[in-house]
Amino acid sequence: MKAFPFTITIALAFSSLTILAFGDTAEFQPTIGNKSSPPAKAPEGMVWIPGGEFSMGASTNGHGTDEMPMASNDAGPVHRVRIDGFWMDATAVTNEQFEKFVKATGYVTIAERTPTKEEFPTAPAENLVAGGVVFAPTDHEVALTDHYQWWSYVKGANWRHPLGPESDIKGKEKYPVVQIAFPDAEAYAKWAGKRLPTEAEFEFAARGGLSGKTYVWGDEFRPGGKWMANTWQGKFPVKDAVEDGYAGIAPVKSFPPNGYGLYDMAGNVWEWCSDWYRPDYYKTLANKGGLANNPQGPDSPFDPSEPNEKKRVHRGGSFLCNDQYCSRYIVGTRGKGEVNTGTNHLGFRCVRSPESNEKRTVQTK
Ligand SMILES: [Ca+2]
Ligand SMILES: [Cu+2]
Repeated sequence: MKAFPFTITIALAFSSLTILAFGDTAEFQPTIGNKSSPPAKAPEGMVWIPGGEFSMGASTNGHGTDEMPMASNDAGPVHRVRIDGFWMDATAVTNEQFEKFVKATGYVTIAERTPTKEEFPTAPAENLVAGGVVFAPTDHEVALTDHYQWWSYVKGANWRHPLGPESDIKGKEKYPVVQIAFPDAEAYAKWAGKRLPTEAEFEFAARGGLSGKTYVWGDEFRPGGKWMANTWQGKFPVKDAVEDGYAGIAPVKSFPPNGYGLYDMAGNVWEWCSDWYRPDYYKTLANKGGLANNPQGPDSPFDPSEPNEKKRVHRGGSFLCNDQYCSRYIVGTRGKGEVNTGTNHLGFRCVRSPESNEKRTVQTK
């Protein structure tokens, strides 16, 4: 990958016209939630997601490339999935929560470690410095075909300094933690007695009991003129018009929750899922026919646009998503990212299964 030691994968474009096609719900069957009540009281900060059967994915008719696929290139076909019930964090993990973990364990995130020549044999020596990928607006309109114009690798960027050494998180205790690589998110989850959601769990939870809707709250982007998620307005990537009230990240719970009481399941920050990324995974499931039962993702990662990178799934979209470049706040659409790469619009939240809860109880007795 050219100039940085890490890969940037944000991307994904399609025109706002194609969004209309999402209104076509013909492929979607109703969500059938499990009737069983939660097996125990919800752990603090988590909500019960009943699980059940639902139609997963997004569909649209359009064109795309491997680097910037249309939704239908990797989020289709819509297929039927069944998942077990679980608890999910009501919000993304915040700076305050992540700090508790770091204080308790002394954990050092990937962005704070100096990358080695062995890990990145082709990277120029000057790029082997600890840091993360940071968005910066451009000073003029640019073609939306080269994301290196607005993303760069910044020395000293990490969760405590999300935009680089000059930035900090003072007063941002309730903001989602960012500059988090996949192993960082996993380490936190393990410490918390939780795990990362599968992509199917994330989407079931995001749909909030609805079926085949364009957004996690329904089919209208701004019902009654109300902003429902933190996204980007105005010309991307030049100037965010901030019509939704937030330039950059918003504190968690700044926008209304979805039907399950989950906040920011669309917009604000992308979130890691546990599945490896492959653009053809849904096709594989659909070709098998029937119901995919608690799908865990493919056995190995593959992204044709960057075949040497190991990528996991991202979900939800971020404060940078917009209808000109990347409308991934649309529920059912997918993102992806190299596992060791953190950015200033990527965080995570955790889930817990009742089984593991029981195991924990047994272990502590
Ligand atoms: Ca915004
Ligand atoms: Cu986006």
